[in-house]
Amino acid sequence: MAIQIVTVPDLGGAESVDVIELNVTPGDAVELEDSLLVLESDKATMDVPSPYAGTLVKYLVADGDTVKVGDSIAELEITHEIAESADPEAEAEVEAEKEVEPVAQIAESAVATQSEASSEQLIVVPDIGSDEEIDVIEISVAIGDQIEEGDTLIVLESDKATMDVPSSHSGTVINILAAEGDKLSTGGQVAILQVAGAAIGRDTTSEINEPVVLESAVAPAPTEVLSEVTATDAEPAVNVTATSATDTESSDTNTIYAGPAVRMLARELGVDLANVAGTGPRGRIQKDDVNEYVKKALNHSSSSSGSMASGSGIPAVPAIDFSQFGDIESVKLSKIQKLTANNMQRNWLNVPHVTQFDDADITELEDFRKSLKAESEKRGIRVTPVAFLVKAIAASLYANPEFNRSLAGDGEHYIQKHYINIGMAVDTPRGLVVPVIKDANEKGIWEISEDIMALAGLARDGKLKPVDMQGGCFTLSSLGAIGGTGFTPIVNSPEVGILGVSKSQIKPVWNGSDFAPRLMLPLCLSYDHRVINGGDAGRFMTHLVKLLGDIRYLAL
Ligand code: CAO
Repeated sequence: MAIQIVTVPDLGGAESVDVIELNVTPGDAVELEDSLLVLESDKATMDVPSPYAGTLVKYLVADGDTVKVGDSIAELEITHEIAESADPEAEAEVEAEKEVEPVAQIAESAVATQSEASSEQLIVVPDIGSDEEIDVIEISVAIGDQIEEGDTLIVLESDKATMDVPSSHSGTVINILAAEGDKLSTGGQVAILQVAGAAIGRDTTSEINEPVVLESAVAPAPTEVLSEVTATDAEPAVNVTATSATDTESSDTNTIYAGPAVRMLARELGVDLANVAGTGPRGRIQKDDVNEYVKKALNHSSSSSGSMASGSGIPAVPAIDFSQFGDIESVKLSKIQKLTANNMQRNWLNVPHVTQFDDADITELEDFRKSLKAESEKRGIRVTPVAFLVKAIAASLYANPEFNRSLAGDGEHYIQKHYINIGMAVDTPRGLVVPVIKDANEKGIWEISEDIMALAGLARDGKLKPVDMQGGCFTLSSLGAIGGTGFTPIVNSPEVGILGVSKSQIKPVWNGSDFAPRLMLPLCLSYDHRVINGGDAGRFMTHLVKLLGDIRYLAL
């Protein structure tokens, strides 16, 4: 066994870079070329692959450290045989490098000669450290563009990294020889430039056909080949960047801030990084962000079944640092608030909502309710409009059974319920809960009022049991005591209807000969249009309005 120190490789010109990801757990085995860590400069991120197979003993840097070329970054334990053979290999590479150097020098001098003699310059892919053919994923320039030396011409993407191919010359792009989707390897033709200072009106065709000078880079010895791609100072560097698109990324990936390792993970998992909120420095997307996104997506899709599609694919709302606008504090959501948020989003995304409005004339209902005051006090039961609403909804469900259905998970059936339980939204300090008044159609106003008092009390004290909140067929959400003239409640899926009730008001109502002052109750009926048609909803609402307008019908 021998310990090898891995150092920071050629950074393509960057003086110092940040360590932004440590990819291996100390003690874990690493294969040759496995990414050990990710470095990031102002412009680029790059994976540092392991120069040996072995075991990572420890990192010599931490996430967030700043390092420069040659700094020690990790200790690897490698087998003795490999260690022994490593040096000769490295030596062999150095020898090979020495042998290559003259060729490179010849190439460089040939470039210079050609530059003087010709106005066109063929730009090819420099040494990318292997013979592998790599996908062209972006053409960054157009014919006619004026570009400076170092400007990106195309972007390549391998399994491990994305790479900008910069121009080795300043000039005008007169031909682009690669297209998106092509595969290029070292020496592959990228573009032809008319180099700056070239004579105007020359016969470019003949010059294009002149012998091509390959702009090759010298591959460093293995202990230094830690970056996916490197280049000598004299040659244009291939930058490993975080600004390219991948197969699975359909969005404008120029705005996506993620390193190659994260992009590869996203590609493997089929995640569109445009939907992932980055939690790293400057909003950079990290591996954990991708994993968290997948976890949420899986939870979301398992909670919606069959044909009830999830909302996946909808772009995430970007995370914003509100502190830039003023004083803020971050407050943890209660469990109920988190559940409500999740359920509301699920229902809003899954259910095609329609909301229908009407007013019920509750003048007589209120007169009757008030007439119960003495008896209410005697019984110790508070009777509010909500009790009459629950009773009237139960009767309307009985008369309009379409509203007492749920879609089956297979998308092929609906379930017709023959019991009538009404959920009642209760506003509590911990959040919104919906206890259920069971068999509301079989109960009178006193009994329903007792249920309302008991369930609302339990809800406010946080003492509801799961069974108290199960089995609802339809939900009532009454904001009448709070105010408002109308709202669009969200269906409490798999129920298919919900009634929102706003504050009753005296309004002038035409009675055929006069405007009479009547107490009008605004009703808002939201329904799942997959199960309920507009006609069904119209009939339900008309029936409900009739019952509330003349509660004698409730006795029929
Ligand atoms: N118009 C005018 N006044 C109304 C009314 C209406 N639609 N509904 C109720 N009131 C009056 C009541 O008559 C009562 O006054 P009195 O005591 O003088 O009779 C007062 O307002 C309080 O009524 P209430 O609605 O609180 O009565 P309740 O106990 O029967 O209601 C409950 C229980 C649970 C529905 C209610 O407390 C509640 O939590 N409502 C909020 C529901 C909610 O948050 N919905 C939104 C969900 S989606 O975000």
